[in-house]
Amino acid sequence: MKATLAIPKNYNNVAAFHEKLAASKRILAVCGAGLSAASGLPTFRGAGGLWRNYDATELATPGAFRQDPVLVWLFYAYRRHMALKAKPNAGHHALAALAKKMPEFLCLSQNVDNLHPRANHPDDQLKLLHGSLFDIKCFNKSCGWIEHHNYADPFCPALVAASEDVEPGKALPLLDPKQKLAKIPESELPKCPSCKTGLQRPGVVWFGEQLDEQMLRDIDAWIDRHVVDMVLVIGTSSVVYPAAGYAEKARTEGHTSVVTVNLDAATPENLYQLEDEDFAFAGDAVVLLPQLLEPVIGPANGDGTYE
Ligand code: BV8
Ligand code: ZN
Repeated sequence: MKATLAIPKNYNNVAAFHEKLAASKRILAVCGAGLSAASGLPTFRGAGGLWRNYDATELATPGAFRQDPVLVWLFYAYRRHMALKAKPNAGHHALAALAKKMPEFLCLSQNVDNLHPRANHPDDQLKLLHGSLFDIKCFNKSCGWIEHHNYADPFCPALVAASEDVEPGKALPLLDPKQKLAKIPESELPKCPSCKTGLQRPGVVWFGEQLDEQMLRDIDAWIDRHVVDMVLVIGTSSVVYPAAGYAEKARTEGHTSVVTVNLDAATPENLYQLEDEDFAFAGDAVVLLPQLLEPVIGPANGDGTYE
């Protein structure tokens, strides 16, 4: 029965959440950019979702790459550089610790920043729905060449502008839309070593592109295998599909608790969505996750990691 706009009983109710956690054997998590915010990485909707006045979701399309591969590569080379400089935070470490304590915990992440693997999150309990900035593929659909774990920074000499560091408080010229981009010939972008014709492209899933089908089947099989007791929805605006559909897909009416951990979890529209079994915690994931998961993972070490 949908709650009226009174403050739901499970809003910011850590004690009730710990009771449900103690009774939970199977937990699914769906993570978004908000989880990596505390690691210094901008969210998609943060800063208006703009990169040099370009809508980030527009740059994340095959069409944009076909039209201007240099611009799209500068966008991704910059995000690779920032993600390499970033470190997993206490939120990533808490989820990795939960995976080690709870075999029936599966973490789905929309983040391509490689911070979950760097927090030693067990591979078999982590699904990177949208790929990784550090995988490289061939733009030729029929080619299929892929290189994993490419951490070159700059990715190639032509993209060095995206790997510059500036003193704190100074803006990177690349990010200033008023500053004209240096002309970089497309010929200076690396080609695929296999088919020799396709351009190398970031190994992420762009809008309009299908997610890895075997991964989608594995996730559905995990969800259908047995009732899911809890779904942690962490730092995501839940607008991009199929990621945004998993919380309801995993829900067993009257049993599964969907738990929203988000800076803006207390907005009326979010609170209104809550079912009786659900929870909402408004705040920073880096602070909330260690607190919420402590009964299972124990207290964090000083550096946010776990035993
Ligand atoms: C596909 C990789 C088959 C690249 C990304 C059904 C309905 C409507 C549309 C569709 C549909 N099915 C398919 C579509 C189309 C489309 C889609 O969903 N469009 C949306 C925009 C409506 N989906 C696709 O195209 C998918 N492919 O469906 O293929 C197909 C193909 C063709 C046609 C039909 C079907 C592919 C989608 C994947 C795209 N790639 N990333 C890259 O990163 O560059 S998506 C990218 O954007 C991210 O990965 C992420 O998924 C999304 C950003 O969302 P969030 O991570 O949630 O970040 P956001 O900034 O939005 O929100 C941050 C949240 O955190 C906020 O709520 C904020 O309050 C909170 N927060 C901030 N700080 C903190 C915090 N919370 C806690 N603590 C903090 N400190
Ligand atoms: Zn190729």
